[in-house]
Amino acid sequence: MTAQPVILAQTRAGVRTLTLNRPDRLNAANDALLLTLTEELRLADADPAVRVVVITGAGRGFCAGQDLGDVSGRDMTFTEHLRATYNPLIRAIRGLSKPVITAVNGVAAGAGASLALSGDIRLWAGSASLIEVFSNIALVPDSGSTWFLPRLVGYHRAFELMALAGRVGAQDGLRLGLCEHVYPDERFADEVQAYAERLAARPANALKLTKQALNFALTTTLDQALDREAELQQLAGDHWEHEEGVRAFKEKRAPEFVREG
Ligand code: T3D
Repeated sequence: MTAQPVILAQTRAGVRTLTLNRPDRLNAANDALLLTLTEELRLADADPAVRVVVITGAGRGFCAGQDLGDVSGRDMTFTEHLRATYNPLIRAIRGLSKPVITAVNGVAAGAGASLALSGDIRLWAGSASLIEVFSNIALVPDSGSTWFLPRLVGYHRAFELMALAGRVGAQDGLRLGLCEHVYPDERFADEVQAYAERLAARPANALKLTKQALNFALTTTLDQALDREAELQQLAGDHWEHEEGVRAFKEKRAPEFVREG
């Protein structure tokens, strides 16, 4: 019998969808899944036909974090493992030159919660939930959760969610700012594709630079952010997209930001 691929990949209308595919384990991450996903992100970044990347899960889970069946007998320390697998993955998402949507179709737990939070846009199904489950197995949050969560909900809520490993359902996730939109389960895949196609029609160069500017500004002073904005604005202003946007405005038509080749 042939083994199922741990990541399914398909491109439609400029949207590359990468699906975590270990549904019987709620897409818990083994090394093959983590390394393949990171490599798929590198390929998507290099592919001019891809304008937006979606990461989602097969079956009823998004990602249940580290596969706990895959840990015993591992010949790496925790630190080595995180540096070799999860950290490059989260860096690949945040550093990708294209928008990444994490489409959270079900439970996101542990490093799966970090993955869910790492997207530029986070879309949740009605049955999605997020659990900072690490303390249940007496570990600390990793894969970026300690960076993402307090920035979204503040230190105290983040600490409580991490200490008690409470489950945040979709409506609370929306209220707390853990996602941008919640869609009913039965329409989720279609809504995600439609949203991604809207994003794919936006000016790719400007969005790439916007992502760079925001990620830079999150860890710097206002002075430094102002300087970086001025530099990046030059790159945006010199690009054909800007000329097209201004021309379309003057001609009272919609701008066309997708060009072949
Ligand atoms: O480098 C390092 O190793 C450190 C990195 C750590 C990163 C981390 O992510 S640590 C956190 C690891 N994850 C967990 O501790 C989560 C464990 N899972 C759960 O707590 C629950 O499964 C959920 C709350 C996520 C969902 O609960 P529920 O009731 O909806 O589903 P379930 O019945 O527990 O799970 C369904 C199946 O998936 C089940 O298998 P079975 O009994 O049907 O054969 C379950 O064992 C399996 N599964 C779920 N999570 C994992 C898993 N198998 C392996 N690893 C998992 N993480």
